Amino acid sequence: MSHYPLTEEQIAFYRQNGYVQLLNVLTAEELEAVRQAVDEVMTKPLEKAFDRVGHNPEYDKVFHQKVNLWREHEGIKRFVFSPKLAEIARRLAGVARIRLWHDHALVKMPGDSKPSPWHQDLPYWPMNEEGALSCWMALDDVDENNGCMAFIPGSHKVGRLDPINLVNPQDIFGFEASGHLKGIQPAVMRMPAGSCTFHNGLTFHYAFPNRTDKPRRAMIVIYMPDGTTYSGKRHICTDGLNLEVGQPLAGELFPILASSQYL
Ligand SMILES: O=C(O)CCC(=O)C(=O)O
Repeated sequence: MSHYPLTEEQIAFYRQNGYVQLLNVLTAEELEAVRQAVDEVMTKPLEKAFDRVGHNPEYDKVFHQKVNLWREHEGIKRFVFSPKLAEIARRLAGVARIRLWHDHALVKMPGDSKPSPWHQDLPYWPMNEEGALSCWMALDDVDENNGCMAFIPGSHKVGRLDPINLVNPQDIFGFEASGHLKGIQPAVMRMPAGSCTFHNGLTFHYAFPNRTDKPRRAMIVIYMPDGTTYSGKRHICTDGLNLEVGQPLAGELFPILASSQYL
């Protein structure tokens, strides 16, 4: 994968708004390869903790989710370890080294589709520090009809709120710290396949329900600054690893994906 020419304006936009949209980041070949890999892995049963499909029919209406697919499929690993994407994440985060937290495929199925409710990501993750961010890669053209994302600009500045239940969601705008964001227009992320958004783990985001007759496929890579430490909160990616609270999330399960000698 080649280099992506991320500009200083795009970095400033991300820091100000908590998200940035980057069009046509993948080449046609890269897009086809990751689509094929996701299609293959979505039909394969995985280790139970990482295979969230088929456990709760209401959750499945939000999306079909499979986690840590880089450990299952070489094609996904090539995508997740892509220096092109990791270097974007590293520069947006403004850190010397960026690590993988986890990946996941989120496929919004047609039929009785539910929105992905307004939420922040960081409250689900066992991290003491802030700074983790996601790359949400569209594998299909997306708009409001099939489940594109939307962000509340500047909402990452509110800080870490309580986690939202994705099936029976609380109103995130009802939380005291975020009430003032209620009037802000969401930024709707229509984009062609092979384009992506990056969002800060604290940014409020949402995805529309899929009203079409085809799945909406997205592949997400979540990055964290090197030095991010374990908070002890339960999570499928850390349960059973015998981590101590305060210990850095590091090692081969959370590899460094990009580093700079200059920072
Ligand atoms: O794709 C979706 O439906 C929601 C995505 C999301 O919440 C995320 O990537 O953090």
